[in-house]
Amino acid sequence: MKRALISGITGQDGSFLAELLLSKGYEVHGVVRRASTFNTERLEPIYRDRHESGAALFLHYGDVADGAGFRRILEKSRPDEIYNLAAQSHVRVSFDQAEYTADVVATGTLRILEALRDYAGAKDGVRMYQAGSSEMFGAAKPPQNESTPFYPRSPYAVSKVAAHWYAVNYREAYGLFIANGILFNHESPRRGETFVTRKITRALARIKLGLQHRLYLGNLDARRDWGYAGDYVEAMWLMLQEPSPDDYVIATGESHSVREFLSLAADYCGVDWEKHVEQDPLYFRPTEVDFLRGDASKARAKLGWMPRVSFEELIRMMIDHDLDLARQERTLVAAGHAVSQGRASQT
Ligand code: NDP
Ligand code: GDR
Repeated sequence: MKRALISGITGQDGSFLAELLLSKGYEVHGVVRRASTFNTERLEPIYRDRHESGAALFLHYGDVADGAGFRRILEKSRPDEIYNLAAQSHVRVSFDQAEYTADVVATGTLRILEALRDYAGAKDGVRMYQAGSSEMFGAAKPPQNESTPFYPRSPYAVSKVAAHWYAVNYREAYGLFIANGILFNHESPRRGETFVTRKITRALARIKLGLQHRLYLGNLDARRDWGYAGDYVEAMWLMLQEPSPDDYVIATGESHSVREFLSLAADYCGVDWEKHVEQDPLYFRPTEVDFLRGDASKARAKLGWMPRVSFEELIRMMIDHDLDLARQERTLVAAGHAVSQGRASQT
């Protein structure tokens, strides 16, 4: 039985990846940050108490800001594959928390690489995946592929570029198997509610059911290459099954504006968005990434990877899910219960 260790397992991608690896028969270990509220909601469908027979998912408290603790988790779980997905992943927030973002995203990766360097001496054939981002291309002209020069436009993106180059350097300096995935935006019903797609689908569904009236957004003209997270975690796994480590762009090759996403989602939901949406400068970024469209031909040729879920299917999947959530909320509200919506200001 192969073993995998995932940092960032409680996030959108971590939960999809854990499911994929469990379905392939892996024993999966995940690093979970200590928080004052539960942060393992996305793992609930796959988590079983370790006392139950057949439990194959094990969670460990840890933080990529804490190198010694991470090393202990590594020694205890003894993985064949390590997936570094941990990040302060919100681009807008990275302008407010630049030092923290650098510590988690850039130095956090370095801490893992240092631990890997020692661990690889004791364990043959260990492989690592590093979660890079299309944000690293930033202002570079589309279509972007593996040879497009990076031009990062936020503290988050600069930190991801640093993490990418740390990974390349450790691969070359110590002969480690480290693959960098350069993934374009990928979404799902599990997407965090402060990223634009989910913010839109969640709000439209609530508007449709009369639970909310306004949606405040920032720049509607930015263009992104949006895919489905379930397809993208498969690419992460494929990269680690190759004979040698390499870097890959993962994207759909299609680009849409935020306005297009909003308009298609609103049509499907049956909401006239122009009556409900307002722009608020609060959600604009000091430096924006205007146009991303990935060219994933290398991944297609070498890994045989292709996206399966289309842009329209993705929107329908997210709206359907959020309409269900809104119906649950409406039932609670009708019965006189208070409903928590979270308060994510400025994102
Ligand atoms: P999420 O924000 O949903 O998840 C991030 C994960 O990292 C969460 O599990 C979070 O824990 C964890 N985390 C945050 N800080 C720390 C820390 N200090 N120590 C340990 N864990 C930490 O991101 P996604 O799942 O969407 O993305 C996964 C990775 O891929 C990230 O690195 C992201 O930057 C990158 N990426 C994402 C893309 C996308 O479109 N989704 C595209 C390209 C790259 P908690 O749940 O407690 O907050
Ligand atoms: P992004 O995703 O910055 O591409 O990073 P996000 O969904 O936050 O923004 C996409 C675009 O939408 C515009 N926008 C808004 N964004 C948010 N969050 N909230 C708004 O109200 C809003 N209005 C307009 C943004 O300006 C931007 O142009 C995501 C993250 O998952 C990163 O971790 C990952 O690396 C990249 O995708 C690829």
